[in-house]
Amino acid sequence: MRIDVVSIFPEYLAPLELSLIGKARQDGLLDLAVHDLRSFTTDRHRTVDDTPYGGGAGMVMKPEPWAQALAAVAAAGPERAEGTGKPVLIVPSPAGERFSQAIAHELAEEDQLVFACGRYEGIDERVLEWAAEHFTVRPMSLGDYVLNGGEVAVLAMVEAVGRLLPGVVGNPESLVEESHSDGLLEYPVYTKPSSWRDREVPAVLLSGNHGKIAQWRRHEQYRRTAERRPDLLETFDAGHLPRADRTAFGELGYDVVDGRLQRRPNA
Ligand code: 6GU
Repeated sequence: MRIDVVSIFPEYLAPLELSLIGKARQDGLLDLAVHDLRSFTTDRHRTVDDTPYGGGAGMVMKPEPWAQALAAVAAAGPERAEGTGKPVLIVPSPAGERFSQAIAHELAEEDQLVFACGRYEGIDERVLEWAAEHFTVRPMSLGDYVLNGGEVAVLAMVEAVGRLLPGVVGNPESLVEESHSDGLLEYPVYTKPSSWRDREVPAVLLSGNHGKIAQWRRHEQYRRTAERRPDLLETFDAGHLPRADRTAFGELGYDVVDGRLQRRPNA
């Protein structure tokens, strides 16, 4: 996969040289380039922003440097046959669609991702309209809070996508048993010593009974998800649960109705 990131703070993206993603780049699994938006300006002051039409606080990013930068990174991308897919342009913004593990999986199938890091109050909207001719444009938000710019969000999204690329995570099994891979939060984990500061590891994990361990872990996932992220249970497929799992949900205050979990009134 090819990834291009355009930012006025390319140094912000330095962590992409570290750890799993840095290794993936070294191993040639990921071709990632960071570009300084200012290098696509033509004025002496390398201006990237200006005051907003209509008034209001803050500054808006000017369209022309962005058009130059995006045209350059699209041209540097992988060869495509005429009329086949476009690169995906991801625009980090608190006003975007919510990024998720499902979207990370979608993006991991693409041949080129371009991230356009806005700062200030954002990028002139006409850039996104123009870019739609050359890219599939996807404004993306990490969640309902405000960052000063897209760079930190890009670090998160590149890591979430990069670790799904073939060969990046050494043991692909670890991608299966993790939070959100099955729409639930992950179960709690423990390591040695089995007794630590008067706290014991749950006995079932020392039992060697793999069936019991799997069931305990599943029930812990249900308990945690009900407590921390009950919204995830609204879409959980409860249609084919073993009796013990229905009972576990029953104890958490949920009934199974038509294959869906339903919070019992006054539970
Ligand atoms: Cl993707 N960008 C910015 N600037 N702020 C955010 C965000 C993204 N997601 C949440 N807040």
